[in-house]
This record gives sequence, C-alpha cells and structure tokens, in this order.
Amino acid sequence: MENQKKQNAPLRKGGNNKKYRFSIYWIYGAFLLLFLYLQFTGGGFGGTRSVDTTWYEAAKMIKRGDVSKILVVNQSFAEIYIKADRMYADPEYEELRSADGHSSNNHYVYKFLTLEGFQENLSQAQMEAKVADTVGKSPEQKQQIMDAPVVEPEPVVRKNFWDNGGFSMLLWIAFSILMMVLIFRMFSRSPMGGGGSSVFSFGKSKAQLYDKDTRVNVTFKDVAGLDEAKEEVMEIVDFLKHPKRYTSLGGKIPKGALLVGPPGTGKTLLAKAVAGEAQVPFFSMSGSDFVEMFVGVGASRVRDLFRTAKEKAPCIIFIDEIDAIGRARGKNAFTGANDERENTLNQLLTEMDGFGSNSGVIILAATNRAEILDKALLRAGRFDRQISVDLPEMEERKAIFSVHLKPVKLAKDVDVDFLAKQTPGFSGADIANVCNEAALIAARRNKKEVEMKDFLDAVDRIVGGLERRSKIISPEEKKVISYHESGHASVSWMLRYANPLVKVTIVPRGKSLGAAWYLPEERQITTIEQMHDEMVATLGGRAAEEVVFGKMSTGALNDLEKVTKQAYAMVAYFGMNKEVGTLSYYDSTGEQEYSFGKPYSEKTSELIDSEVRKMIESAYEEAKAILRDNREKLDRLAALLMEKEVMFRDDVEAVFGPRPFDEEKAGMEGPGPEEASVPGSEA
Ligand code: NHX
Ligand code: ZN
Repeated sequence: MENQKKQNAPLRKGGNNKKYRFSIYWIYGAFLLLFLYLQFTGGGFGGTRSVDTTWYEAAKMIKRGDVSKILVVNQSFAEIYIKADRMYADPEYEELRSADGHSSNNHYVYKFLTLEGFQENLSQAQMEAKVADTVGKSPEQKQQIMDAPVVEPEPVVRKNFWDNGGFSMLLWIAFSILMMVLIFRMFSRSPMGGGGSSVFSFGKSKAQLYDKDTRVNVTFKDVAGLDEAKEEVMEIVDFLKHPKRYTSLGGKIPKGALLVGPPGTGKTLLAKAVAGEAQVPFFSMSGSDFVEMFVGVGASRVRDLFRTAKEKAPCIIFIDEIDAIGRARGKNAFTGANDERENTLNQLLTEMDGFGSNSGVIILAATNRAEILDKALLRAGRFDRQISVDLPEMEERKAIFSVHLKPVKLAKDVDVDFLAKQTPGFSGADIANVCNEAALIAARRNKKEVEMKDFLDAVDRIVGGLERRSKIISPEEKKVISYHESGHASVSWMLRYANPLVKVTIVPRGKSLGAAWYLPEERQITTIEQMHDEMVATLGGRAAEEVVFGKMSTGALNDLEKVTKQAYAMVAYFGMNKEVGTLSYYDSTGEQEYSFGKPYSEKTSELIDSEVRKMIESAYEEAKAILRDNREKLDRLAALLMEKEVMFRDDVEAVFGPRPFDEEKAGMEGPGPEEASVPGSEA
C-alpha cells in the first residue's frame, strides 16, 4: 500500500507547481502592500493628527500676527498655519509641538459653520489687528500698516481617497484580484505540466509519465495470482523489448490490450508492473482525464497524448477506466450531451488507426465493463486482445495473502490455507483490506502479534459490516431472529445441495440483524438442484417464522429479494423452467437497440411471473415441511443460538447429527449436466 503512494508521485515536469504557487503569493503580497500604502499615505486616512481650535483662539493668533497661511480645504474647514519661529517660541502652541513632533503638523484646524461667515470674521479680525497696530503711529505709518497685505485664505481641493469613491475602487481591485486567483486555480488543475503557465496547457493530455528517471517499484513478482494475465502482459513487454523477433517472421505487434475484470482484481497493479518491468516510457492516465466540459478538449488531449507518445516510442500508454470515454456511441441520442465524449472516442479510434503497428506504441486499457464498450474499440487492429483479470481462486488467494501478510506481524496460529478457503469471492483489494483490518483489530486488542481470530473477525467485518452489539433488541425480537437464523441453518443442513454452513449469528452487523453464513463451493456452473436447494435454504428463515410463530416479519426482505432474483434468472435466463421452455432472454451484448422493453410478449411475461411464483411457492412449502419434520431440533437450535449468539457448524452438528448426504457427496465431485437430471433432494 505504501509502495503505491510512492509510485503515484506524478512526474510533472519538476517543481513547476511550486513556482506557480509563488506567483499567487506575489499577488497576495502586492495586495497587502497596496493596502498598507493606502493606509498610511493615501488621502490622509488617519494621517497626521489634527489639532482643532475655536474661532476665539484663531482670532487671537491672527491678531498676534503668528499666522503664516490659511488654507480653506474643500470649502469645508480651514487650516491655520503658524509661523515656525512663533510656534517653537510660544508656550501657547505647545499642543502643536507635542502633537507628535512631526514638522508637518504646524497648523490648527478650524471648522467653520459657513464659508461666508468665516471670510467675514477673518477680514474683521485682520482689520482689527491692523487697527490695533496703528495705535500711536504716524499717519503715513498708519497708511502703510493699513495697506500691508494680509494673509489671504487660499482655497485648496484635497481629494480624499476614501471619500471620493476610493473605497469602491479598492473593492474593485480586490474583486479582480480574487477573480484572477480563482481563474488561475481553475486552470492550474489541468496542467500536464507543460510550461510555466498552466493556462495554456488546457488541451494537453494529463497523462503521467513514468520513465527511467521515475522509479516504479512494482514488478511482476509483486503481482500475486493472475498468472495467465501476467503471461499475456509479459508478452507485450517482450514485444517492446525485442520487436525484431516477432516482426522478422512477418508478425505484427498488437496495438492494444484491454484488461477486463471486476473491481479490485489488480488491473491497475498489473499495468503498474508493466511500467516497472518494461523499461520503456509509460504514460498513465484515467479515462475521465479526457473528459472536460469544454468542447474539443477531450479530442485535443487524445491527440496530444499520442503525439507525445510517438515522440517517446517505444512506449506504453495506459488508460484506466476506459469506459469513461469508450462507452458505445449513439445510445443516448436524446440528450445530445454526449457529443463531446463521442468526439473524444472518435479521436481515440482515429489515433489508434493512425500509427503503424511497428511504431512501438502499445496501448493498455482497463475496465470492469467490457460489454458496454464501443464495438469499434474492440475490433482487431485496436484493442485486439482482451486479457481477463478474474477474481482469484483459492490458490491465487493464498498467494495474494502471502504478499499482503509480509508486513504483518503474525502469530503462529495463522493459517493462510484456511484464510484462503474462507474468503471465496474476495478480490485482491478485499484481501489487502482483510490483512490491514486484522492488524488494526489486533492493535485495538493490545496484542503483540496478529492472531487467526483477528483475521477471521476481519473477514466477518468485511463481509457483513461493522458489528453493532449496542443495538437494542427486545427479547421477543431476539427470539424471532434466533428462529429465523436457526431456520436457515436447519433447512440448509437437511438439503443435499445447499452450501455447507459456517456460522450462524444473531449479533447485528451492518444493516442486518442476524445471518447464517455459508461457504459457497467454488464452481463454474450451477445445477438446477443446487439453485433450488439454495432457494429453499434462503426461504428457511421466513418459513421458521411462520412455522413457529404463525406470523411473519419484515426481516425476510433480503432473503426474498435474493430468492426472487434467482427464480427469475432460472426461468428467464437459464432455461430451467418447463413451461417457459429451454430459452434465454439474457442479453450479453448489452445492446438494447431495438428493445424498448422486454424481448418477449405480454403473455410470456405473465407466464414467467406465474412460473416464478410457483417455483418460490413450492420451495417455501419445502422449507416449511423440513422445519415441521425437525421442529424439536429447530427449537433446540434456536434456544442455543439465543444463549450463545454465535454458533458454528459443530453446534449444529451436535443438535442435528451428521449431515445427511455428506458421505454420498464425497464421491460426487464436479456435477456435470448429465448428473443434473438425477433426482435430487427428497427431503
Ligand atoms: C431493518 N433489517 O432495516 C432491519 C435492521 C430477519 C433477523 N428494519 O435474512 O437483517 O430486518 O438471515 C425497511 C423495512 C432491510 C428496510 C424493512 C431493510 C428489512 C437478514 C431486512 C435478519 N438473515 N433483515 C437475514 C435482516 C432487517 C430489511 C428494511 C427492512 C432478520 C435479516 C433486514
Ligand atoms: Zn434470513
């Protein structure tokens, strides 16, 4: 797991992301500086402290002749400047000096009521000052004094940044910076890393490139199981390493291979192993990387990907989850919204045709739904090979367990064989999850090593969900649940082809209140008898409720759902019903081009329904019959379950005795179609 993280480190052209981040911070910084600048200078926002004064004081200053100039600012207030020498000499002006010692603060502010009133007062005060000056002077001197210039108020207009729309301007600046940042962010998500500015790499492919500088530390040795798939993929690696060997005989190197299989089976891991082994450049991307809401981007990304790949040939392109673009065209013709995806797919098809098979570019793609892919994609000459990556079987699971158990501290009692046996249907990812979960459970239990019990609990948890012992269940409910589960156990015990029981529990887990767990046999085909007995066993829960209490509960929902689906499959898909006949309405092509509904008539539809109902009804009666015949054992089993909450196969055997048919079954391995006609369960 940790490994994977390391390999995932993308090889975007080094550090370019970092540079880009810096630029964002530059913008932030510039913004901050601007703000600070305005804070301290612009338009005197809180600039120097002003010292207010009254007209009475101001008049005194004028009369003393201390005023050097008067500014009328914006016609709203006057600034009265004091002559510097007077200001420092006279204690009267101390408040100016002590204001902050700032030399620019050499004035008072007088806020007049009206400008006219101020002018009138001012000229009057100046006149009075002159008159006072003339006392005891000669007429000429008087005249001189009277003619001398006075300090005239000078009008000034001062634009205040904050008052004159400056604030809204600042808002604008902030807003546009924000938008810029957002747009940068948006574009930065789609870079392949080309160039410093990600804005221009929009149509570039987002493929990650792994080449000799990038260590991919997954090799084929790390891929457990999947032997056949591995072999096929190895061959592809070999094509790239020794193309001559194949082409010299006139063969053509395949262009693409499709890895198909259920989720978690290791398709991506396999591709990574190819990257690790091939020693050629390896482009990796996901199908959804092509998809963008803008027209033409997907196609241009495909073009870009192939151009880059051709430059680096020989190389491998890996497209994960190719169904994102490769879905069959023309299905959702109504919406029209798929045009973009179709263009992308068309481009991909064209590009795959476009280069010769000797160009040394091989395309790997992975999907878990090959059937929905466009047929054009699957034809020979494009993805001409399908490599199926299936769920692991017992031996493969053992190998996968061994891989994932390596980093786990194991107790002596851990039995890998048993674990592999107990985990049918698990994928590689599930197994990894089991190992991790077991280690966590053991850690919570303060153990020094991980024991077998921890593993089994982990398996239970992954199959059934979290245990919920705290769920409050009334005694009556508990009784019903016990009988329901005992019903499953009893019925399955008595049926020849039902799967062997592993454990029965009434501890709530996930969404269910109780469960009977079986160990399904790993088989490729299933007979009618097996399906039938499984259905009877599944109905055993509801049957027990009815037989014992005469009432039914909603609890059988899951059981009934399962049975109904299975019965429908038997009738409509597997041709297992006499009345409907040996035919199948299954559609493996996934194309529903002509069918706007079901491919059979209303009459057949009714027949199917009635046959399904009959089938389930008879199975239900069978289950009830088994339970009535074994009523006493059922009661004992339910009582035991109520007491113990968890029961294993041995407990059931103690009540019921050894399972009938078990010896018989030992001689009957792998039932073929012939054996299917042998009369089955008489129970
Ligand atoms: C519930 N679940 O969801 C409870 C928790 C018969 C003892 N109400 O067959 O767990 O009852 O053999 C709405 C209405 C699920 C939603 C009814 C969702 C019923 C599993 C079924 C055990 N074991 N059933 C089983 C079980 C349930 C269910 C529902 C719902 C039970 C049974 C669920
Ligand atoms: Zn049930």
